[in-house]
Amino acid sequence: MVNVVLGTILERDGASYRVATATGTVRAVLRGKAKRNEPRAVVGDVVRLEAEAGGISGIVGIEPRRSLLARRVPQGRGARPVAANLDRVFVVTATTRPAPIPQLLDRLLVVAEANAIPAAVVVNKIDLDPGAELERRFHSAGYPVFRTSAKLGDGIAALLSALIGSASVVTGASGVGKSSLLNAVQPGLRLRTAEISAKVQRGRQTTVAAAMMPLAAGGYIVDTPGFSDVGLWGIEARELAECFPELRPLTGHCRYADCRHVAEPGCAVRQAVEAGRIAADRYESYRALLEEIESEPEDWE
Ligand SMILES: Nc1nc2c(ncn2[C@@H]2O[C@H](COP(=O)(O)OP(=O)(O)O)[C@@H](O)[C@H]2O)c(=O)[nH]1
Ligand SMILES: [Mg+2]
Ligand SMILES: [Zn+2]
Repeated sequence: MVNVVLGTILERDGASYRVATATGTVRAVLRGKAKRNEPRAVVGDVVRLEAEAGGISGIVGIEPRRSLLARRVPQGRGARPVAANLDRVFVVTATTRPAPIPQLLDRLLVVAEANAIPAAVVVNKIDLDPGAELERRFHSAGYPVFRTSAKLGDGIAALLSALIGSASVVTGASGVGKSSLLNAVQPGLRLRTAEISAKVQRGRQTTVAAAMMPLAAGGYIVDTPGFSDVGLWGIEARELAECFPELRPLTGHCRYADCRHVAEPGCAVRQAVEAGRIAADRYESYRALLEEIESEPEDWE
């Protein structure tokens, strides 16, 4: 009888995959049905492996996915899978140095929501500024907030326990302390450096694939240089309000079912903003992103 084991795809390298199994990391290639069938295996997929001669394993099947981060492309052209089975997106900001950019944070949170991946916010550099306002902003929007100082070690234990046992993406602007936080959590975690990511973004057609790094304590950190530019392509204007957790319960109460929550009469969202029940600058982010989506060219790529 052939021995079948489960493994998790850490990285793809051309036609072969690096797969973590209970007994170590192996190289594997797609076989039989797994090769012909959609969906194609991506980083994060749990796959069934058959050992083969020459030390290369065969991937014979993909287990059902809990989630899929996909670059969405406009108008019926489908989605390009980036990574599967991500449990959480951690959006990192500094309290200061660099100054937080709430609109960027909201955009990253929307990308997570659009991919149905639960998100949390990490407010780092609390040694420089307590960041109480940032914490309030995201907490009242409905997100868990982790306050940390990678420098002093504050909040690192809580962050680590949130990372253990799941596959997490850490994203945010350059300089906010992502590498420092991950180093505090696990020294030596080999994530791509900021310099390499910047180079990759400059070379236009090079899309760098996602990669997963195992955490010693259990779980994975997923390095997707593409996360921040997964962008809003393919998100429909009418889906956008659903990507703001605090707007979600209101959209059903607007007078018109196709309300854009901008200038329509009887808009429950605008009423909540005017009454101060929704943070005005979260709503401003909604407006800015809506405008961006509505002005997207349709022949992207
Ligand atoms: N004061 C302070 N500085 C920090 C903290 N975390 C990171 N830094 C510094 O901020 C700079 C950028 O950190 P880095 O981890 O490279 O940010 P990344 O670009 O998001 O990966 C470095 O000089 C770090 O030493 C923190 O909690 N407090
Ligand atoms: Mg970094
Ligand atoms: Zn409305």
